[in-house]
Order: sequence, then C-alpha cells, then structure tokens
Amino acid sequence: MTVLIRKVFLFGSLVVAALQATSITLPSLHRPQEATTFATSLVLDASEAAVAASTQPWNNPGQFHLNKNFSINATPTIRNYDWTISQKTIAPDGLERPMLLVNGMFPGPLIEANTGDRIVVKVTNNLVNGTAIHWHGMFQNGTNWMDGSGGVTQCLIPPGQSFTYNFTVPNQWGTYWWHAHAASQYVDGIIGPLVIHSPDEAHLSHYDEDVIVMLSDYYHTPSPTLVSWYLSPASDGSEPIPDNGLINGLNYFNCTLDSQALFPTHAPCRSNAPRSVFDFQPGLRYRIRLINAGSFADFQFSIDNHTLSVIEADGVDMQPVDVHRIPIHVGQRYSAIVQANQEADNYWIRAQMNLNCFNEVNPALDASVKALVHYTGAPVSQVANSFDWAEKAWPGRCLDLDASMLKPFVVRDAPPADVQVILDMSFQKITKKRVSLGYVNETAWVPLKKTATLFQANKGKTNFATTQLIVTLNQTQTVELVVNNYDEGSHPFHLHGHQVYVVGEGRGRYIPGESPLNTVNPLRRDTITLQTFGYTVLRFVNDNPGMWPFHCHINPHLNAGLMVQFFSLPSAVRAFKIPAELKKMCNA
Ligand SMILES: *[C@@H]1O[C@H](CO)[C@@H](O)[C@H](O)[C@H]1NC(C)=O
Ligand SMILES: *[C@@H]1O[C@H](CO)[C@@H](O)[C@H](O)[C@H]1NC(C)=O
Ligand SMILES: *[C@@H]1O[C@H](CO)[C@@H](O)[C@H](O)[C@H]1NC(C)=O
Ligand SMILES: *[C@@H]1O[C@H](CO)[C@@H](O)[C@H](O)[C@H]1NC(C)=O
Ligand SMILES: *[C@@H]1O[C@H](CO)[C@@H](O)[C@H](O)[C@H]1NC(C)=O
Ligand SMILES: *[C@@H]1O[C@H](CO)[C@@H](O)[C@H](O)[C@H]1NC(C)=O
Ligand SMILES: *[C@@H]1O[C@H](CO)[C@@H](O)[C@H](O)[C@H]1NC(C)=O
Ligand SMILES: *[C@@H]1O[C@H](CO)[C@@H](O)[C@H](O)[C@H]1NC(C)=O
Ligand SMILES: [Cu+2]
Repeated sequence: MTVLIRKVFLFGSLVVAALQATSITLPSLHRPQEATTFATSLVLDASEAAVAASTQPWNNPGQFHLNKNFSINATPTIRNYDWTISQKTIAPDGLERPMLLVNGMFPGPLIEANTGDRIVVKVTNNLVNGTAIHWHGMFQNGTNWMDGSGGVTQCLIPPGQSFTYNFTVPNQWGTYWWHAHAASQYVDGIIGPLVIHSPDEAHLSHYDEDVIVMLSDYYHTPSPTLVSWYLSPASDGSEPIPDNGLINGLNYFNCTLDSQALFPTHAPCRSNAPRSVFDFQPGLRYRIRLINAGSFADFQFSIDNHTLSVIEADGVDMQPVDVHRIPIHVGQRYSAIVQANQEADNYWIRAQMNLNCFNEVNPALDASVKALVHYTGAPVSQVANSFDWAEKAWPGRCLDLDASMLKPFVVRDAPPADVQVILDMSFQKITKKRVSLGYVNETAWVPLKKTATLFQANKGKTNFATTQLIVTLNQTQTVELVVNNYDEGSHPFHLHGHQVYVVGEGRGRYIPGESPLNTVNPLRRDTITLQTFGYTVLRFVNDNPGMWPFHCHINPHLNAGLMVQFFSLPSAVRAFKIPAELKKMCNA
C-alpha cells in the first residue's frame, strides 16, 4: 500500500518532515470488559460440517476440531505425512477457479505433533512450477535447510519431483501453520494448520475442546495474474482487493457480484456455498486457534455474545486477557478460550476485513466474512439472528492487538542489546518500468534461481547478489532490530526461526534515547505489524544458525521485494552438512 509515499522520493526531506510531523494520537483501543464469569465451556463441533463436506468434497471440516484421542503425553515419535501438490478446479465459495492443493484438500492437511516429535513430510510436486513448503514459526534449530524458503534455504522442488522435509520440534508449542514459500503459490491454496502440543502449555486445564479457525482473504483470479498486474504500472502500487474471505476454506458468495468485481472471472458459480459451522455443546470451554492464513487483509475477529479470552500469540502462552474483538494480521495466530455459556441458539462468527488497509473498493466484496456457532439443540441454520458487539470494530489504522495487553505467561525480560541493526522499509517507484517496489534500505528482494543464499553462505561466500540484503550476525548475542516504516501501509513482518521481543512501537521515526522502550516481560511473537509511518523495535537472541528471512507477509509486498535476510552465526553455517538431495534440486 503505497498511495502517498510512493509519489515521494523516500529519503527526501518531504518524507522526513512528514514523519516528524505525524503526531496523530493513537486510537483508543478497545479494552476488555469485565471478565465474564467462567462457569461453563465452549466447544465448537462439526455436525453441520458434514453437510458442507458433501457439497465441498475438497474441504475436511473434521480436521479443524482436534481429536481428543491425540495423546499429548505420548513418548516422542515420528509424525509422517505424504503429500502431493497438484492443480485442481474447485469452488470454495461457489465460484469455480483453478487452485493449487495438497492431496486435493483446501485448506490442506493438519499437521499435529507434540514437542519432542520429529515431523517428516514427503512433498511430491505435480505442479508445472517449482514449489517449497515453509513451516511458519518452527525454529528449525540446526536444520535451517528444512525451513522451506525458496531462493533462501532451498531451490524449489522441481515439477514431477519429491523432497522430504524432516525436522524436530524440541522446544516450542502452540499454533502455527504451513504454506508454500515460492512465488505467490500459497495465495492459490497451499496452506494448512500446524499444531504442536505440550504438557507444559500454560492453559491446558482451562478448556475442554480444541478448534482451529483459519481466516483468509480470497481471490477468484489466480495469483500469477494478480501479481503481474500489481507489479505493473497499471496498479500504481495498489494491491489487488479480495473478492471474498474464507473461514476454514468456506464461505458464501453472491454470484451476481462477480460481474462487478475488480477482476470479473465469469466462471461457473452457484450462490449456495455453505459457511463453516462450529458446534458448541453448552457448558464446555473451547480453545479457538485463530490463524490468518491470508495474503493481504487484516481481520477483526469476534463471536456475537461470546467473550474471547486470549491465551496465546504466535506460539507464546499469554496471561489471559478478555476482549470482544481480536485484530489479526497476515501470518499471525492467537488462541482464545470461549465459553459456551449463552442460550442454545446460532451466533455469527465475524471476521471483518479492515477496509482502512485497502487502497481501492472491490464492489464484489462483502468484507464481513462469516461463519456460525451452532449450539447443540438449536435449529441448524446458515444464518444467525445475533448482533455484533455494540462497540465498533477497532478504528482507523491497521494495528495489532495492543502489545501492552499481551503479557507472556512465562515471564522474561528482554535482554540488553549487544548490537543494533537499523532497517528502513519503503515503497519506491524508481525502476525504469515505473513500478512500485518494496525496499529494505536500498534493496528490493528478487529470489535467486538455481541457487539459494544458504548454499552460497555454506560454501563460504560473503558477497551476495545485489538483490539480496544480507545482514551478517557473527555472534550469539542479543540483536536490537529497529525498523522504520516509511510507507503509508502497515506491514506484518515475520522473522523465520525466532520469537522476538517487541520492546517498542510508535509513530514517526525511531529516535534513540527518546522513543520509549519496554523491556519488562514484553510481548514475544514471530509476526509483528509495522504500523503506517511508524517504528518498531524488536530484540532477538541470535542463537540459531542459518539464513533467516525477515519479510512482510503480505504476499504482493513480498513479491515486490520487501524482504531482508539475517545470516546468523556464519561459522556454524559453513559447517552445515546440507543434504545432497536438497542441493541437487538446484540443477533441475
Ligand atoms: C477415539 O478412540 C476411541 C477408542 O479407540 C474410538 O472409539 C473413537 O472413535 C475415537 N474417536 C475419534 C474422534 O477418533
Ligand atoms: C507458473 O509460474 C509462472 C511464472 O510465475 C506463472 O506465470 C504461471 O501462471 C504459473 N503457472 C501456474 C499454473 O500457476
Ligand atoms: C530424518 O532425519 C533423521 C535424522 O537425520 C534420519 O535419521 C532419518 O532417517 C530421516 N528420515 C527420513 C525419512 O529421511
Ligand atoms: C446478490 O446481489 C445482487 C446484486 O447486487 C442483489 O440484487 C441480490 O439481492 C443479492 N442476493 C442476495 C441473496 O443477497
Ligand atoms: C446477546 O447479547 C445481546 C446484547 O447483550 C442480548 O440482547 C441478547 O439477548 C443476547 N442473545 C442471546 C441469544 O442470548
Ligand atoms: C539501513 O539504512 C540505515 C539508514 O541509512 C542505516 O543506518 C542502516 O545501517 C542500514 N542497515 C543496513 C543493514 O545496512
Ligand atoms: C562478521 O565477520 C566478518 C568476517 O568474519 C567481518 O567482516 C564482519 O565485519 C563481522 N561483522 C560484524 C558485525 O562484526
Ligand atoms: C538453538 O540451539 C542452540 C544449541 O543447542 C541453543 O543454544 C539455542 O538456544 C537454540 N535456539 C533456539 C531458538 O532454539
Ligand atoms: Cu507489507
């Protein structure tokens, strides 16, 4: 999103002046009301889901309600998966389009494991293009080459070939997801949930049922077309606006609206696609694992008449905090406990796209994406009569849930910084083609072909292509990462292989000594939104060797270059024994 800034040269005095002049007060964010009495529990379940399954055979609603037979106390084991990725025409919301699917499923298969397990996924690529699968949030400590980042930690799995990802999860748990990390492929369907259990989780005894709710913005046009348009002068830097949104891969769409869409498809369409339905058994408590697996839209999630008690952010247990709405940006996850303590009825689940984050209007889009909670005993329905919370969705800018509300359950102060890295994010239209590209300092990332930066680093190379911004971090020490966002858009940045401490955020540019920092048990997570014309200060411990992307998770922005790589612990990386079959894929 670049409407204002892209017309101005980044480092020009105009922008600096604009940054210094911004003093708009933060919108008053919704604070939780008094905690509702914890009397009962919420359970989502899948009776209506069976109906959906009959009309949407590519959707497996059952996998989103975690099976209670899964033993979280089992001895460490190997979790094997066998996946084939292929293209298939399906109609998640009633309108047909070709999608890229794992084992013919959308969303793709759940990966469920315990801390201490090994995860082994054989991926066979039956697409016409190369692919790679990234395990979002997994530390991959000592197995950086299993991170699945195309052009960084691997060459793509060539069409017709297989590669087996193989890694352990020794020291983390919570809610994660997996997705293609090649071109824009995940936008076309290569996504799925990844849940890690542990007996050490903080809130295990506070819920009865465990449910996954994957949100995604959704486009009727395949992503290569949208990305070519975005990276052409025609878009003027405006991102494609979604045609719809999905909850666990389902939603209704009014087919007559296709002709009014920004990109009409005129594809076969039936205006009868079902929404997801979550069955609640009165008295139970439901852990809802929210995942924004979309590519652009920021959602505000709520359930009518049901308070959300947030207990996890990006795999980090939190001290419970009650809210009515959870803003969730691309790549982020939250768990919230919901109590099934309301009258037996149907209630709307709402995932409201934040239209303030969009540059354009798509007349085909109903930005209020919905699913239903259905209480046992209430009539089965595709609509509810419930009302949205009275207080408005969060106003204005596309901000994360206020970091000061999220206090990690395992208290850890941010260690003092040993070294500081400053990065400037911007969109600039300085290429000959007059296309707006995403820059970290002066580099717009373009993925390498036929090699990966990790392989180059492993061989001892220290000067990389000019399209690669590589920040080398030689020692195990605490890095303070100061990120200035010189763009009018907000950017959910994801650091691979780490959880970061969020020690400071604010408007304007970071001013050392003046911008306030909080190092007392600050929020820790792996995906954090840089606000419009603002700064974010993060800290992380550089104790995981490898080549780690730090990138905007808004897919068009990544495709426009908004990525930097941390080259952590070079001597350990040079000693990596990278499997030969991984390097062989570079010769395809
Ligand atoms: C759980 O295990 C029991 C006993 O083996 C079995 O009868 C039941 O079908 C299983 N439930 C699910 C949901 O898999
Ligand atoms: C394969 O990749 C090319 C280049 O990105 C793209 O134009 C094409 O649409 C892709 N094919 C499919 C089927 O996704
Ligand atoms: C996974 O890696 C482990 C440890 O290197 C190895 O013992 C095992 O054979 C591998 N499994 C597969 C299926 O490649
Ligand atoms: C679908 O959209 C058309 C055109 O806006 C509108 O006239 C019609 O009422 C809509 N149908 C439903 C069921 O909402
Ligand atoms: C939901 O909450 C509203 C507002 O508090 C209340 O008026 C309504 O009766 C509740 N609905 C049900 C079905 O309990
Ligand atoms: C990025 O640019 C800023 C401002 O010029 C500079 O202070 C910083 O060191 C640069 N960062 C890197 C990694 O080059
Ligand atoms: C890291 O080590 C390399 C070579 O060993 C050196 O050139 C570079 O300056 C070091 N970087 C820092 C930040 O100390
Ligand atoms: C990675 O492994 C090293 C060595 O075992 C350990 O010191 C470090 O804390 C680990 N880091 C993460 C993020 O797991
Ligand atoms: Cu972005």
